[in-house]
Amino acid sequence: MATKLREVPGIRPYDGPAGGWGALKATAQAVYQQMQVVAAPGVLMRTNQPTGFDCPGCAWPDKEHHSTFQFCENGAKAVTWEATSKRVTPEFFARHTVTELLKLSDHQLEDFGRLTHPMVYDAATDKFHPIGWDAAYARIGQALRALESPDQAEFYASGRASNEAAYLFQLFAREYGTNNFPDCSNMCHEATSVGLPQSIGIGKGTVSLDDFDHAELILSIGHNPGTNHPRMMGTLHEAARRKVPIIVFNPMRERALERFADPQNMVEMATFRSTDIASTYYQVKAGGDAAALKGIMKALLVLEDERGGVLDHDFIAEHTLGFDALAADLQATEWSDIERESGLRRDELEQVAAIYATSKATIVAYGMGITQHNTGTANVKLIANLLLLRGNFGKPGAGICPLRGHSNVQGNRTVGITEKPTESFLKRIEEVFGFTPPRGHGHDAVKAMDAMVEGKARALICLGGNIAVALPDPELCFTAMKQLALSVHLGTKLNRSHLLVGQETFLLPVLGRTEVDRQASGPQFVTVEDSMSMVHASAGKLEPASAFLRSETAIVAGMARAALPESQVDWLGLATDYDRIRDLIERTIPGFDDYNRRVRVPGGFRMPLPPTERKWNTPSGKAMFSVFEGVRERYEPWPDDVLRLVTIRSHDQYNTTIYGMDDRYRGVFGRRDVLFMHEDDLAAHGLEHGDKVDIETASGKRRLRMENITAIQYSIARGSVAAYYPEANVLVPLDYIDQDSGTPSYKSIPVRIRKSGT
Ligand SMILES: Nc1nc2c(c(=O)[nH]1)N[C@H]1C(S)=C(S)[C@@H](COP(=O)(O)OP(=O)(O)OC[C@H]3O[C@@H](n4cnc5c(=O)[nH]c(N)nc54)[C@H](O)[C@@H]3O)O[C@H]1N2
Ligand SMILES: Nc1nc2c(c(=O)[nH]1)N[C@H]1C(S)=C(S)[C@@H](COP(=O)(O)OP(=O)(O)OC[C@H]3O[C@@H](n4cnc5c(=O)[nH]c(N)nc54)[C@H](O)[C@@H]3O)O[C@H]1N2
Ligand SMILES: [Mo]
Repeated sequence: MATKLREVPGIRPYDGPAGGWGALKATAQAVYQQMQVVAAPGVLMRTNQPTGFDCPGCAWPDKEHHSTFQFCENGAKAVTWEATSKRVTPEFFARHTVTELLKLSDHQLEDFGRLTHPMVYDAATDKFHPIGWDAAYARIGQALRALESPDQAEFYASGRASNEAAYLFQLFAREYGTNNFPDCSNMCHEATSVGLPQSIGIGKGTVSLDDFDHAELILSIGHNPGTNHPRMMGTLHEAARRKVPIIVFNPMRERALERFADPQNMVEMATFRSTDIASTYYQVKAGGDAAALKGIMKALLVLEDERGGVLDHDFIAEHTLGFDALAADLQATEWSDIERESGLRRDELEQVAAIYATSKATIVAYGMGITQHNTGTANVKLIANLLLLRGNFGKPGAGICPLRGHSNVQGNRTVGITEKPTESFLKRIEEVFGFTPPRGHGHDAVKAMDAMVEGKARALICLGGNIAVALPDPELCFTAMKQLALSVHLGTKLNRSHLLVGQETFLLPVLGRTEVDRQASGPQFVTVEDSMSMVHASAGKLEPASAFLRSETAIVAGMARAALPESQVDWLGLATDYDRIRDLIERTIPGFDDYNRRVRVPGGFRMPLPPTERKWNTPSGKAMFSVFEGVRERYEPWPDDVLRLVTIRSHDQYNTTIYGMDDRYRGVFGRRDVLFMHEDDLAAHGLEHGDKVDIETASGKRRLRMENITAIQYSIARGSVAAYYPEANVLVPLDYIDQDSGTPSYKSIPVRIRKSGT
């Protein structure tokens, strides 16, 4: 019998569907709080239109033929947050010391509005002062040239930058002499970028939007599209209404995956009706996906033995290697281990296998619940195994769908933001530009921070983002940032990384996606690549937030010219006409043939995806099955009193950008200092809903703690607890990573919990 929970301030269960009128109201609020209301409708209408700009909210594609504006609450938040009428001016900086600003919350810092002028930090006054663009470039160039080795510099990229800006950024760093490219992807889908090439020969998703129209089964594992990929909800809603089974694996009940009212659907809106999304919802234990996936595959092999016709034998024989080893490992895996680690019953996993065995076209979509684990890469390869068993590549309605993070994070990687460049790419750079780029592998995000902690890295140039807040263990990262000789941030809004000043620190304000980018040759557009490998144009329409802003492309070019006086690259010329940059991309990276023409066609073009033609760019030329050793994550031992903490995003947040303090669908309002717990775990710890707890990380060398967090009862798998990122990063060890991809294990932190004050 459910007893009535006691009242806890700001905690109110949310009973309605996701989407619907609540989403429209939240959009109106975002507009009201950030923008002059008259300008807003026009801006929102231009989001993701052939003649408009690419939504900075997420990397989900749009139907090329979509003529009405695709409604999306969180896209509206991302757009209005950038198109805000609030400003952070030189007068603002004159009023506040950096020490004062550091006391404010992440939400407060960004909510001051758009940066308007290039600024430089002055230690004597502890304030930022305005500086001219050329003077800033000259000082940055000088500081870079003063380093003993180019490998003392780190070039960070957050996936908002355009292909053009990202390409120039990597060119700049490589001519300067380093492959140190920490990027947000290293904290995000690196497991996909490392794992999928081993399995299917390319580190990208293989499905298109059309495939969702033909799928007979969708598995949704470890992602929360109602918040993070809201436009995907339209696709899932359509599939659910076609009665396509959608099977969800997620430790937490996420409202949008249960029930959704599509704000585009007039009938649902008018009648207050909604659609059930998940046909079955399995609350797998955090970190239990590997066990669950192995269980499904084990059951599938049994079905094959019993009745045959389950596996795609022709596909396996013609296109794959490694099946026997996989089958042997699955046979040897005990159901008791699978059940214990996944938290799911054998018959439940057999049920999934039975549905999978009859689906002629299956898509598996997944997100951070799969990748941000110390077995992240191995997890991704298990998903590929599952799909390969029934030939779910290279046919309509089937494939793998990693949900990318930042709107152009995939494009950044395609155009060369990688610490492990291929030899063929470096050769082409050498041929086209005439300098010899460095060959050795550089730093990813965690290694870059390690180098900063150890004092080996002396300079950090950030093409967007908030590196110190995004990475684990702020105590280590914040201290390391302050030891730098040079830090440079290209950003739209003030954040904490900007304020962790080194000897010389520059804030360089950039044009946003929504704004017109005028260069000497006329207004420019940029290009981006979405989650489904579609490359298309994006052109802002709003007047820039300040007359002093420059485009990311122009700023990268300006810094490069100042740092590389001998360079043969016409940096400033390139920045006046982005067609010229695209020509260079075409000459150095395969798949961009006829770039300037093809990207002018509405909807753009698709990058090559060999698996969709059943071609496999692996060393063997075949798709590869792989074996996941055992069923658990690499944390031993796992004592009974240790819970597994996952860090999650709220509905009012974009990574480290906190739009507001609510998480509507999870029933949390006006606060973020909560720990989601299963009622039996509360009871086992002698806790009640609403009690304050202290959390301590149960592994690693450093003592990591978070105090006075309110534990609340929530529908979450037993043994798993959840708290908000970035606050909970104080609990994540910097060295607790997936060894294959370097991704921090943000979703499997072993923790102990006790009532505060005991
Ligand atoms: N509005 C908005 N949009 C965004 C972002 C944002 O912050 N706000 N961020 C962007 C970025 S960079 C990214 S990477 C994506 C992130 O998009 P998602 O991948 O959806 O990211 P998360 O919110 O981190 O959490 C994912 C889900 O994984 C579940 N989960 C946690 N651990 C496990 C596990 O072990 N197994 C399984 N099966 N599930 C688990 C959580 O309960 C949660 O529902 O979204 C992008 N879009
Ligand atoms: N505990 C925990 N930590 C995590 C995660 C998690 O799930 N849990 N998720 C990880 C993931 S998936 C990611 S991707 C990283 C995110 O890491 P980042 O990408 O570094 O962080 P963001 O919060 O997206 O960066 C926000 C800043 O970007 C700047 N910005 C916004 N728009 C633009 C623009 O158009 N151009 C430029 N130049 N700057 C702009 C603004 O100044 C803003 O303050 O965090 C990771 N950290
Ligand atoms: Mo991400």
